[in-house]
Amino acid sequence: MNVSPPSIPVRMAPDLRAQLLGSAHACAPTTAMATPSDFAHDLLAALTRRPRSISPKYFYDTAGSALFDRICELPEYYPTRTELALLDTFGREMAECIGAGADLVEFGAGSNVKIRRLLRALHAPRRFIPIDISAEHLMGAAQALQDDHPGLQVRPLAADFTRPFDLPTPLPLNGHGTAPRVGFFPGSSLGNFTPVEARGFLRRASALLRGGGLLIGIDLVKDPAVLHAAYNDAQGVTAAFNLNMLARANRELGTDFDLTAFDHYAFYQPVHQRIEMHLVARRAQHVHLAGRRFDFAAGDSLHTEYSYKYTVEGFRALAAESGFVPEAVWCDPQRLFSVHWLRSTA
Ligand code: AVJ
Repeated sequence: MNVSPPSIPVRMAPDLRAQLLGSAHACAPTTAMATPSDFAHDLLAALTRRPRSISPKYFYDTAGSALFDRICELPEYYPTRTELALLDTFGREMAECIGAGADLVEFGAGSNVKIRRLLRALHAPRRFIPIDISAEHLMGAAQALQDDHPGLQVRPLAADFTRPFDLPTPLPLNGHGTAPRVGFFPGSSLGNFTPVEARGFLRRASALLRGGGLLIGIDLVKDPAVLHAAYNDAQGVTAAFNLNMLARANRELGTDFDLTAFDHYAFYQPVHQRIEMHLVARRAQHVHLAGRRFDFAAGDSLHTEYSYKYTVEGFRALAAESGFVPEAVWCDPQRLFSVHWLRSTA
């Protein structure tokens, strides 16, 4: 995954340009999103390098975002359910930490299911900026949230948060100064980053959230069998989600991946405390992209995702060396999942 590439100019997706220019609607998003050409460029690089590997951010086109929503409902996929229960049970304590009048920013807001739980407990939040790489998914969810919370300013931002991006100007406070920003990064999506990348992301987040803090969900190290099941569900939804990477390439980039010729392969690597997800070629084959031919031998892999797990202490130490003071932490009784309140030291 690209962590700190040079700052890129904001590019607007063509399908959103009309919406953005055509209306002054509260939910028109500003965009700095990954475009098909980013995907083409990164897939080309992925197929060229050894080992082959592509950023999991490309899972989330409209179809992939919908598949991810189905993963969250699976019996084996405990993180979403457990984190939602933590938000419900400890929402008041979290609201105490966050304070009144928050200017909220969510990294990877998806369907807004989690912020809705938090909003039940928060004291008069002023603004919510959901950031998501899937513009279409983001728009629908933001509009629905705005309709349900007329007093909250909902300002969706279609952006790839693994790259530098700009936020709307801070909200002025009565008198002087600006409202501190509060980040929300649920779901253990930080786990997609390697520890080095995670440090980089947290440092940038700390600067962005100067004077405020970050509420972040982190999946915990546990019985490998439980982890294995969560990424190898019986219904095959995770397999479909993984294979959507290739299906998306066929749709958007005109590649000719044979979706029946790749297997979903996910396993827990306890030394690195991470799930690894791969697409493994069932037989020798080749695929075309941008007029070039790329060969796979039987058993060759395209690595698509890491999902790092942390201990509570391990994560607090990482946060402490990345621009935050770790304050409160909430866990379920089985210690499956954790939510942390980190105060920015920037
Ligand atoms: C959205 C990155 C938190 O790592 O568990 C779910 C994505 N991949 N099943 C995770 C995912 C396979 C998920 N995150």
